Amino acid sequence: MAELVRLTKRDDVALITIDNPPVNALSPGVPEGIEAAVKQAVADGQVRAIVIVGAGSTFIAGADIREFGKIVSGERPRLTLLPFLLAIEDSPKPVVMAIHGQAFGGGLEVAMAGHYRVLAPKAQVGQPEVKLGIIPGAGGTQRLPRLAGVVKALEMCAVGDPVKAQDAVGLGIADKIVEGDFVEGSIAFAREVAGKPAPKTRERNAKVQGVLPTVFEAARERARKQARGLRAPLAAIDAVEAATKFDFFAGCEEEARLFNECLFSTEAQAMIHVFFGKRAVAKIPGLPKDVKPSEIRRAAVIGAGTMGGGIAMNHANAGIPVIVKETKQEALDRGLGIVRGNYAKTVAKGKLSQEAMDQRMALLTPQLTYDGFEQADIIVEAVFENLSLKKQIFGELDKIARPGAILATNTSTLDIDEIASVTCRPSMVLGTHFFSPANVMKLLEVVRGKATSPEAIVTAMALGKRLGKVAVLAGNCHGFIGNRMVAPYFREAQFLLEEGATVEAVNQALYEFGMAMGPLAVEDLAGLDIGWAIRQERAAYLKPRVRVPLVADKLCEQGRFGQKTGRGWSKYDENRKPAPDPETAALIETTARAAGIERCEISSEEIVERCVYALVNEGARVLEDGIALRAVDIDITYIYGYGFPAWRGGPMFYADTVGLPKVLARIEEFKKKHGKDLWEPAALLRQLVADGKTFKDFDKGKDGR
Ligand code: 3H9
Repeated sequence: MAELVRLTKRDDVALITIDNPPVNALSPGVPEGIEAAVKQAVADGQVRAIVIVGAGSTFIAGADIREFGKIVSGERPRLTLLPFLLAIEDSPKPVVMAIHGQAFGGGLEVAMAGHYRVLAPKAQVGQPEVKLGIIPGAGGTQRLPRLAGVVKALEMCAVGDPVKAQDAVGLGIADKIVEGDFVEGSIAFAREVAGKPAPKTRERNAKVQGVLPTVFEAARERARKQARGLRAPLAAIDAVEAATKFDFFAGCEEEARLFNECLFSTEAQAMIHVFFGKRAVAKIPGLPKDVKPSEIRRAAVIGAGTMGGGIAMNHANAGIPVIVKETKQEALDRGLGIVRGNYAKTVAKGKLSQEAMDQRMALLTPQLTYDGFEQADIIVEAVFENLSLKKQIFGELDKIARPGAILATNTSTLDIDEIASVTCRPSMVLGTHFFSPANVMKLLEVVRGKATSPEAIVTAMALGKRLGKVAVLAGNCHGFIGNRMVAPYFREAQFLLEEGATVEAVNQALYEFGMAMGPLAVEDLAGLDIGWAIRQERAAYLKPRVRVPLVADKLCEQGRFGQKTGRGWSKYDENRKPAPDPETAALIETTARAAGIERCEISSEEIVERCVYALVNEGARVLEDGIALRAVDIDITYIYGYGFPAWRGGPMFYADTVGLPKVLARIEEFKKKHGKDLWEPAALLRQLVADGKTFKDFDKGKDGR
């Protein structure tokens, strides 16, 4: 028997322990080990019942996701776990699955093949496969409806969210919660059921009979709305429906067919890339191995505006006391009022208790002075985007912050080194670029200046995780990773308008591509005045005779700043619902004609290519310049900060799936038509194409610690 699985005996109970760190995934050797151990326990005359438990922090987190790539590339045969699960289910002695931590995916499928399931109080069970672009592939869609009923099984398989222990018992997925010593309690339960008939999940047919077709139609409608563009949730629904149409074995065959269809899809490859990418960005290559994050016990935030308030909430949510400083009492009151209102909305939705809200509010100390700043382990400056103001504040902070405290700026574009230069401790200065609204958005760009120390970097990255963010490390340049790349994306969206596309066509094409919103809708939401202010500040950096978008400034001159003024690229009613604005359309047309821009019909395919390849080309430059460490850091930035569809894997992964030679060829065509200043292909892109490589290849060997 493989070492991955151990069999020990407690008198009349066999205890099978799965020990495949870190999460007891069903890697090669684990299913075989479990099956052999069950066989051995069945053959042992002294054994009356069998308990299967996971070593470490969890039961089984599912199939080994790393194996999927090998299966798709043909390196390994397809996974067939069904015979192994039937061997467990057919054991004549009762098998009790003792679940602590998580039984996810294949883990829950193993658990459901047992005759009984007991749970630790904090255990969770779930079929999260759809979040990887696949569906359960080891009978989950057939056994789960037999235990939990079709409606709940549809939700669990098509949405993928976990169920807590108490609910799992209520739903019939598990039999009991074991308090106290978990292994001992599970063994005691096994003794209670020893000798009794062992119920097989696959034979419990009552809950899969007589289900109305409308149940599946409703589930499909929900999936189409909530998981726009995704195939896996619909496949999961088809598979659960099969449980109501066929016997167990035919249902499993249908599930296997759908599982394989999903596994070999680009959607699954993209979502698996995102699963590992989200974890990879936390590991930074090149840092000394022994550097450890310092503890953040207290924080301070300067500015109680939209960003400052949201950042303060993030800290309070993580239990970190935080001072919020403003210069004027009205601004402080307004800011804290918005924070309170945000919490109250969450309480009203039932997602937070009043008590928890009160505790969080009590962690916030609003004030007009720097009192107490000397005790903060991190100070985040979140005032408006003005370099001289930020420098002035950092000069003040340098005098009062304790040595070793991190001084962070929430700038979205400005030069971190310039800000650090006014302090005597540039090694402790970095950027923490939160995204708006900061209490909601997942991304945190941690920006390192040329002097930022490894300690400061790992501390900020660890703090990001503690705040529930996905933290990505970026280098220092105008706009860092995200905003540097978004500039050409927005530029192309506006050029397309001047060349003849409508506002609605541009928004719709990118929305249908999968973006959370079209680019012009994003600009209207963020406020056109923001870009206007940046353009004015950076006018001196513009290259002469290079085309720039012409209309946005004109809209701003007319006070059309987007949603907040009711007019921007679109017009908005009092509920902020957009409608086409004929005046904007006329302004675009007259401006373009006056500038001699040729107008024509533009296909949605060209709209997508122009905008997305602009992102990709700039992304390649971001890599060349070392601003992003790896292509995956860009992908994660765009998925968690800019609404790029996860099922396309992020802009760089997407380019790989299109094929870099094809992407380069289109960029060359755009260069011919629109000029080299706008469309010179990045040297890295050319190089990768010449070498027959991908952005994924570029990342190889760049794993961090
Ligand atoms: C499936 O089961 C299909 C079936 O239907 C069968 C088909 C035939 N495999 O998340 P963490 C790694 S599909 C391989 O940081 P946490 C992870 O990459 C699967 N590796 O820990 C990380 O590695 P590293 C369905 C895995 O405590 C390390 O373990 N199951 C797997 O924050 C620690 O992970 C899922 O989708 C895996 N299955 O969270 C569950 N899982 O240290 C996926 C994790 O090198 N997993 N790793 O970066 C999770 O949701 C979380 O890992 C879990 C623990 C909640 C379990």
